[in-house]
Order: sequence, then C-alpha cells, then structure tokens
Amino acid sequence: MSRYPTHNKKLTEWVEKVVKLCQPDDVVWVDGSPEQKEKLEKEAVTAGELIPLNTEKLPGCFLHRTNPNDVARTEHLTFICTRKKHDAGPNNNWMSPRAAYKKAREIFKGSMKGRTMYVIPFSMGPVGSEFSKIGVELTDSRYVVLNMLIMTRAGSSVLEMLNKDWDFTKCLHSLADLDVNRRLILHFPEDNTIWSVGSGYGGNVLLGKKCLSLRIASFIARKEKWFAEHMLIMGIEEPNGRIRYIAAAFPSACGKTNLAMVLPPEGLKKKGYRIWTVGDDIAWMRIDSDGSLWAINPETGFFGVAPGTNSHTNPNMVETIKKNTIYTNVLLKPDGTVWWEQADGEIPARGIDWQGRPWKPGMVDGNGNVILGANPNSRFTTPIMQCPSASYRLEQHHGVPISAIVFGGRRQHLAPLVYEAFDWQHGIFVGSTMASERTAAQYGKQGEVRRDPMAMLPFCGYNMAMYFRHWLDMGKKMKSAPRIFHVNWFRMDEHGKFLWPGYRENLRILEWIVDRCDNEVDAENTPIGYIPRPDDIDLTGLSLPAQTLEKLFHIDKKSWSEELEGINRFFKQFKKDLPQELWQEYESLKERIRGGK
Ligand code: OXD
Ligand code: MN
Repeated sequence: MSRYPTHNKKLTEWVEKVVKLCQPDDVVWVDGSPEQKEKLEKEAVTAGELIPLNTEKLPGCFLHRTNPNDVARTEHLTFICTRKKHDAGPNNNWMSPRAAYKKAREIFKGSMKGRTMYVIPFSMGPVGSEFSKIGVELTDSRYVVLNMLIMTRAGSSVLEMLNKDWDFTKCLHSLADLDVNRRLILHFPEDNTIWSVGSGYGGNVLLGKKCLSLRIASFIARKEKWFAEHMLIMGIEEPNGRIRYIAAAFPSACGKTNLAMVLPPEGLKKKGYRIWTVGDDIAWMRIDSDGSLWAINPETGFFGVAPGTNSHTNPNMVETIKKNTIYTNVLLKPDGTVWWEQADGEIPARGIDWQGRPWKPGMVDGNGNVILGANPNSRFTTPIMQCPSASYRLEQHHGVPISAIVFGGRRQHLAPLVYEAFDWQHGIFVGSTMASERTAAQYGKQGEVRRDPMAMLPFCGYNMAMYFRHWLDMGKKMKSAPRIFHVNWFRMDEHGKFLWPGYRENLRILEWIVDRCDNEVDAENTPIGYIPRPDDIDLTGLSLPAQTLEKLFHIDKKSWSEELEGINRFFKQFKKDLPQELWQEYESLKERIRGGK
C-alpha cells in the first residue's frame, strides 16, 4: 500500500499541496473508529482543549472553551469568491478568487507548524446515496475532528467512496493564531472549495455544515436542479398512522430546533399525534421519480444553542444531550456537570464561567452589566440518534416525502399566526419576503425589520435573484409540489405580551397545516392568503380567549401597506435580475390590500 490510505489521486495530491503550504508536523487520516476517537479525546484533554465532565451524570461528555473573541459566525469575514461579482449578488460579501487565495495563503503559510493535520473524509447524507455529497476537511484542530465525527458520517466508509472516484469538496481549515484580523471564511463555489482560517467557532470551522451544506450546496443545487435549504424536517404522525413530513425555514434563533422535536400538547397527544425528527437545520430536497419533493438531512447531529434549552422549551433535547455530547462555552459546575442561563434546576451557587473565571450569580462587570455563566451563543454538539423522537428514516437514501413547506418570521404586529399561500408562485413570494424584527437580544435598532428570504440570507452561495428564479422554476418541474405556508409564533398584543403560548402548542397549527395537505379542512380567503376558520384549530386543553385568537389572525391593512413599501425597497436592490413573477405577486398583493377583498 502507498503511504496514503487511498488511491484517489486528486485527494493525495491536494493533501501534499496543503502539507507544503501549512507545514504540519504530522498528518493523521481519520478512520471513524472508536479507538481513534478515544485517542483524540485523551490527547485533547491532555492539551487542555477539552475538559472531561462527570462520567456518571454526563457520560462521554466534554467541555470546550473557545477564544472569547471567537464565539459566533463572522458574517463580515465570510466571502463568496466567484470570478464575476454579479454571481455572488448583493446578498454576499465578494472577493475575486485570485485575491482571496492570495490573501488567505499568506495566513495559511506555516500555520500548522508544531501541530498535527487531520484528514477527515466525510459524507453529507447517507454514504453512497445519490442525495449525498462528499467532503474532505483538512484541519489542525482536534475539536473540529471530534465535532465532525458527531455532525457527519466520517471515516473509512467515505474513503471507500473516494476510491471509487466520487468527487469531493475540498475543505481546508486552520486555527492559525486565532487573530480576528487574520480570520477569513472563504467559499469558492466554482472550484468546489472552502478555506477557513483564524477561527475555532463551530459555524466557521465545521465546514460540512453552513459552508458546504448550505453555501456550496446551494450553488451546486441550482446547477443540478435540487434544493439546499436552511430548514428543519419533521414528520407529523396523524392519529390514523399516516406520517406527513414538512420542511420549515425560520431565521436563526426563531425556534427551528425546538419545533423539530416538539412533544404534542396533552390534548393532541390523546388524539394520537406523534412527532418524528429528521433534521433541525438543513434540508436537501430533490424531485424524485414520483414527481414530488423528497428531503434528507445531510447531518447526523445537532449543533444547538444551549441557553434557553430546558424541559419546558425542549424536553427531547434535554434527554438527547445527557451523553456523548461536546459542550462549548457553557458554565462548569463544581460537580463536573454544566449549566447555562434558563437551564433546568436551581441556578448554581458558584461555578467556572465560559471564559474560565470563577463565577457567582449576580456578578456584574465594570459597567454594571450582569456577567453571564454561559455565552449567549454557547452550544452543544450531540448525535441525532440519541434524540427520543429521531426518525427511523434517517438512513433512507431517498429521505422523506415533503407535503408542506413552512416559512416563518418573528413579527410583532404584522403576520397572522398562520396562513397558506394561494399557489407555488405566491408561496415563493411569501418566502422571498420573509422577515424578522430585531429583539433586545440582537445588536441594532429594536423593532427594525430584517429581510431574510427563506432564512437563507447568510447562507445562499450565489446571487439571490437567481435563487428566487430557481425556486420558481422548480415548481414547474414537480408533478405535485408541496403546499406553502407562513407561520408567526411571535405576535404581540398592545402591551408587548405574546398572544400565542408557542412551544408544544405550535403543534395545533401544524395539525391544521397537515389537514390542509390532506384536503380535510376549508379555509378563509384573505388578501394575504388562506387563514384557518376559528373552529378548525383544535384548542382542546388550551384556554385561549376567542378575542386573542381573533387578534392572532387580524390583518391590518395599514401595516400591510407599510410592509409593501419595505418589500419594494428590498426587491429593488436586485435590479433587473429579480424575476418578474415576484413583481407580479407584489402588484397583486397591493391590489388585494387596497381592494379589501
Ligand atoms: C445556526 C445558525 O447556528 O443558523 O444554525 O446560525
Ligand atoms: Mn441554522
């Protein structure tokens, strides 16, 4: 055998080239074996990169702390590097491939000296499925390797596919010196290549996730006529045993993970509803031989936000993360377990905060601000198979058939709790105008509307006008396209109180969506779409005054007129590239709002 465990020439030549550039002391090929994983964990503990947690209460779990300047995705350092700027669109930062390679090469030069470089062959999607794509990540971070082993199918089985000459995405990552001024997340869709340097934060360095499965995959998907989307996938088992699958896109931090594994509220549980989780973040969807849309989750784990996760908001996740989980930037308790703001149980009397400093509740910094135990974007990386509601179809090569696509936003006063689009084209308009208002937790002006079409604004690897065109075209190719809906769990009353309780009660709305897909309920026709008749939402066990329900579905013409102005401004930035169909939909909505149908 050669000195490489593969005879894929493209791969070995690339590895050699990177070794020359980054100059690691050693190269290790990741085979996915439990023995190798254990060895890496031990090394990471010795090097201080991981802290082992209480082996009885949290078996197989570790804590990792990132550099305090490196705790979230850095969109301003993220670039799409296409030869023509226009191909990246107004929705992306752009750099020419030549300039980007040159700039990053300087940072990569010798960046792995004194470290080992790991070669991680990984498959996004079941190994060997025609839905799947292969990547190889070269990294000098053991933390990345251990996370990739949770989030992807990695190791020898993928190397076998590469031996059969499957193509792969070249993913290069180095921590380098973690200097924020020498940090770059570069995507070269035309070369099927990703270069990430200077960061150790998951979203920037687990290159199979946002970088490959969304930015690069969306570019490939347009060419190959499928979808790579920022969507959860869940199955809703109806009392008669039929499972309807839906895919839903909400902007980051709007509850995708919680919804994907929601437990039915008591009333619906008695009826016999049950949820099956397929994915919480990414959906790859193809038109299958039956002419309908089928979806897989390319990942095998959850990279979830810890703060706010508890037995009320997400009981299934609380179960999932009890073992074999890597925690990042949470608080360490004296008994070797972990905690974060709004976790279950008592607030610990003391601990070590996410920056490794002694912590007590109520501590304030020099400016009088409360010091948090866990970083607001602290995370857990955990295997999907440990989730009590994990779908039994996770390894199916064709995935699951999608009956409905659900778009959502965080709108205090505008959008009703749920509405259905009139048809596919109108549904694409609804998705393309998706928006959220900033909350107090976000930087910027509170209440300001941020457009985030299909929740893909930070993740679409090309010009979004072309992306809308692609969505419109795909509708024409399907024999039976999914129905399209919009939900808004966040509507408020005049005192700023949420009108809808959310969380598991959201299943009541999904029940209506599923009933619509089954052609079992009628709906009311309004200027913005179809809304439920009040009696068609099962509220058993929930005391919600009729007046509140009315407010949740109220359509305020003045607010919608203002919304039209916002949409107009948003669409105009795409100039003549914006598909005419979307302007048509815009004009029709305007007329319906004015006409008051
Ligand atoms: C995520 C995100 O981390 O969307 O999933 O930001
Ligand atoms: Mn996401």
